[in-house]
Amino acid sequence: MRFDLMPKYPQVVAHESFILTHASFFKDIWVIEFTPQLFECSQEYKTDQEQELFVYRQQVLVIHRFLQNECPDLVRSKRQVSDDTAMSLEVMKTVYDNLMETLKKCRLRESQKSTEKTPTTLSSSVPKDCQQLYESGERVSGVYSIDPFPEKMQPFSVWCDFFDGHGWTVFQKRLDGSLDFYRNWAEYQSGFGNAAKEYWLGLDKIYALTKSNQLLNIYVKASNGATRSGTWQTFFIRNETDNYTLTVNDAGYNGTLLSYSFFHHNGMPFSTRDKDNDIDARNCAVEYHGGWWYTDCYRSNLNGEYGKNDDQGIRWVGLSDELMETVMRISRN
Ligand SMILES: [Ca+2]
Repeated sequence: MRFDLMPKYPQVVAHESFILTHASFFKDIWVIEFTPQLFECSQEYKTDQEQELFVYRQQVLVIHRFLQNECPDLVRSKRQVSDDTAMSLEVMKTVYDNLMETLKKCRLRESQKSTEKTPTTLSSSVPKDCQQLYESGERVSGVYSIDPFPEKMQPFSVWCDFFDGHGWTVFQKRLDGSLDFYRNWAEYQSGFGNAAKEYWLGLDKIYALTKSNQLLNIYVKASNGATRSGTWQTFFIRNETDNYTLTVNDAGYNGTLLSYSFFHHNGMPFSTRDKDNDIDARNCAVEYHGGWWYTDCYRSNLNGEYGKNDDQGIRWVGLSDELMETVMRISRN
């Protein structure tokens, strides 16, 4: 049969002397094979039976090749098409029928597979952050599993807070001093603590979460019981190569905390007791018992030592008292 090529299948190169030898619909794809200049070739076959045999042979080859790619375990024998030139028309017809049966099984199995896949995909999807949980209707603060980068990371636990029309992903929390925050570089990179209690999420995860622009919210409670908070419109950190340099923007800041106490650290790399990236002659992390984007050394020190009512403590310039609770959290705009 002659076949008018349709623009719907651009992968098929049009040529007027191409003749369709086989077409089948499989998994939304037309499997089409043409034999170039079959018409001319077929002129060599004198009898109708020879021509019919030639066409069968082409079809058998096409189906067999297709099955070998798609359902290799279903085609057991290569022999059935390897020496078909010697086969009679009757044998070739049988081979063709057998292959068509196999093709049906292959299609059936593929359609069953695709219906099985759907629920698995849905139940295994992990939200990328707390904002996604908010968007899906979640309103109860607590520990959730998230994965901002499924191709590169495993899911991990965070505390999610839900307020002000946002799901906030908490990356730093001080509550009671049960966790030591005077840690080294590797620990600040990978994170430490427990998402249900006190914790630092880790610079690598904060970097992954802030690849898209984030709002930053900081909440503190001072030893005199006063609470303050504030929200910055822009917050992200760079990667390990850039020592997790901080970007925070004061424009559009809204809150009761003195915003400069954090904005002062804008553009600074992170420092720990074993990695001094600050601009002070001293090692600020050692001097003030924390890990932070220290300058010369700080206007805020939320990873300082718990319960220490001096400059080594948890401090925010503008608040004279030491801080008993702190939360740092982010959400998408
Ligand atoms: Ca220094």
